[in-house]
Amino acid sequence: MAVKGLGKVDQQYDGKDVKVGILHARWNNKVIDALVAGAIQKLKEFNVREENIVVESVPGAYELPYGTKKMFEKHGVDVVIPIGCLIKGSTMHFEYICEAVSTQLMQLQFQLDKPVIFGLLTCLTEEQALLRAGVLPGMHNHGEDWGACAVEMVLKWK
Ligand code: DLZ
Repeated sequence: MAVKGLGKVDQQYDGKDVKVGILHARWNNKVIDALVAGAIQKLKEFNVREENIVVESVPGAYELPYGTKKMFEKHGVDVVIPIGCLIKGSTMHFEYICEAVSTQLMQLQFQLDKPVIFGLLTCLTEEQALLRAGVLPGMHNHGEDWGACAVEMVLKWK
């Protein structure tokens, strides 16, 4: 059966000189904490040194694009993993924030010529989010994918 998630890595990446910023929102913190832990664990598996992983937070997902830009300026990182979790409510709030944040994160890559990983869960229910953070059994922790993706996106184009 096909397994969703990152396929096998195309080559061995050694992240010993890669500097990574993780910027996480503080909304839905149970999900966020697991995603951040998953990303850090995978970065370490790729040999990224602890002192080269900078973690900062912002209030919510809406703040991620501006904060991501600032992470590059303030910390001189090679890549940023913005991590957020949006859960649909009863108004249009979810749609506006999902659209604005994903568009801005994509554009930032071209403005800054730096990789920005899409670490945003956009879920219809809390259960969907907990599954994708590996908190509930049945799915893997997507933060791990984002950690692997960050190292590859820095080293592949060097
Ligand atoms: C206001 C809001 C709502 C309703 N839902 C979420 C959410 O599910 N996930 C998230 O990260 N942030 C949420 N926020 C907060 C906004 O992202 C933002 O922090 C505030 O509107 C202030 O700009």
